[in-house]
Amino acid sequence: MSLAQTKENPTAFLPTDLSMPYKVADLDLADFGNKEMQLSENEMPGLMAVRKKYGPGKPLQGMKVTGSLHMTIQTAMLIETLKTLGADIRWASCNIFSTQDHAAAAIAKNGSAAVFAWKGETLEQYWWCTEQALTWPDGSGPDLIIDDGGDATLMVHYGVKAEKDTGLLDQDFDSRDMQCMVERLRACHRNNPRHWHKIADQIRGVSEETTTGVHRLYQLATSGELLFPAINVNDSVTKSKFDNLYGCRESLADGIKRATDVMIAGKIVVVCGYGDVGKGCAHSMRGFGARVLITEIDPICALQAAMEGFEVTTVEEATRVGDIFVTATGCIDVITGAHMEQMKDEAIICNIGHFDNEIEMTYLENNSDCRRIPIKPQVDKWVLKSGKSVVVLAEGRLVNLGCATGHASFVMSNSFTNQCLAQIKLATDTLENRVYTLPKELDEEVARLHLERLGARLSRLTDRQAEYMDVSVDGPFKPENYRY
Ligand code: NAD
Ligand code: 9W4
Repeated sequence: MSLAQTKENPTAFLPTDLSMPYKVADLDLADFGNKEMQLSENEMPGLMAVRKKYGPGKPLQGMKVTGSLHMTIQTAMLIETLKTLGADIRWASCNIFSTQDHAAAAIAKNGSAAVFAWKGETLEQYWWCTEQALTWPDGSGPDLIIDDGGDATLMVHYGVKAEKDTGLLDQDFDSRDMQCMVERLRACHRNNPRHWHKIADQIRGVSEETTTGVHRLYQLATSGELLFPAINVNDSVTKSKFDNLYGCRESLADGIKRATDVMIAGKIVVVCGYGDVGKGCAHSMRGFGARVLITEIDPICALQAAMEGFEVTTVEEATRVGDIFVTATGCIDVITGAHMEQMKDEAIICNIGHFDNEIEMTYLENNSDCRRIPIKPQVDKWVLKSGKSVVVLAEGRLVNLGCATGHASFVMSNSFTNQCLAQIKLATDTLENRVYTLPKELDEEVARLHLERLGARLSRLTDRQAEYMDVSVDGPFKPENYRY
């Protein structure tokens, strides 16, 4: 018989509790959460416009929606928008650290969703929360899923697969994450060997927020295993430009400054990678008055950097002169121990690219010649073999999330407006079991919904102009393969 989790027994199995209305860290934080949500209304014009335009028609009426997405203030605004569209919502976070407890408390107290999320969940608690979000009090599941990273989709798909091949439930996994999920599926199977078949049969579709989750969806579609339609929100232009370019352009400096209070003007900042994230970072640092060096492996991106006035050099050359290093490549071992040993004393190193292996942290962590001096949470001085030091932010993980609060609300408004339109499409259209991107008309609509807040005035084609351009006056204005 399994025991409920306690401080003394932190890995014990947690049974699902379908009568529990929510589980958050502290309901008393609800007032603060609601105040921050109110403040973000002005900065999330897309979501507010969706409420106004689609709210009265209640396109999600009768739809049960499960969300597995960082439970932040911005997500709380998404939840309340979905509620305005008529949805019945259950929610969990998609990362054990990313919940803002005041946001979760506000959602619980407002009764906007049955929310199961708090900052600092264990992996066992995380998968319990995900299953709670996927299970309504009558034992049924959602009609729609909003996923970030694909964990809710994974649980349903793996649940179905394991009901067909129960050997999968006895498999050992290297990852504790998978181990915890499968443990839950094993318990489900004991209770009802067709549980996940029943859940999957009811699902009309999923909309997915991130690259990782979208990648999983295409893999499922390719192997013929995708059980319901999916919409890839990640590749909407209004999502990716904001997430990669405009978002990081602001949140990099936020992270560096909250962590170090360093003056950026006059410094040499080395940005590794000149994709959208690198471009945002480089232009931001230049805006502060830094001299910015770029490293690239792709000649096209390197040429773009050079044409935009940046010095392009190798990381080996840059290590000797840089004051601040930023990795933004999606690659591994971009800054190695050998590079760190060459750096100026107290050079600052951070990553805004791939989750945690762009900087070779193992060189520091597994090397008896290196000594860690914690300065404050997420800021460490590492004394190296040479006697010189480097300052590493967020333990080499994403600096804008570890040292700051991620993207601005306006950035998330673009992303989440796409999510709302994707959910409406899944609820109203008959789709095949494949991965769709949102049509360009809807991408253009998301952009339109954000223009008014910026005081921008859009020009309108005349019929003669539209005919000449071979487009409709109402769009879409570009061919599918257009690169913005
Ligand atoms: P991208 O592919 O457009 O750009 C990455 C660039 O890095 C490419 O131009 C590539 O040629 C270059 N590159 C690869 N390996 C390199 C190396 N070893 N040295 C120098 N340059 C190298 O991708 P992107 O959209 O700019 O995203 C970059 C990373 O940032 C991804 O891992 C993405 O998941 C992540 N990301 C982070 C956030 C955040 O908030 N922190 C937001 C969006 C994306
Ligand atoms: N956040 C996050 C926060 C703290 C944190 C181990 C201890 C991503 C996107 C959005 O991942 C997010 N602390 C960590 S990992 C971690 C992650 N650790 C690691 O050691 C500390 C996250 C989307 N988003 C915004 O960007 C703004 N609003 C949003 O909803 C949020 C959070």
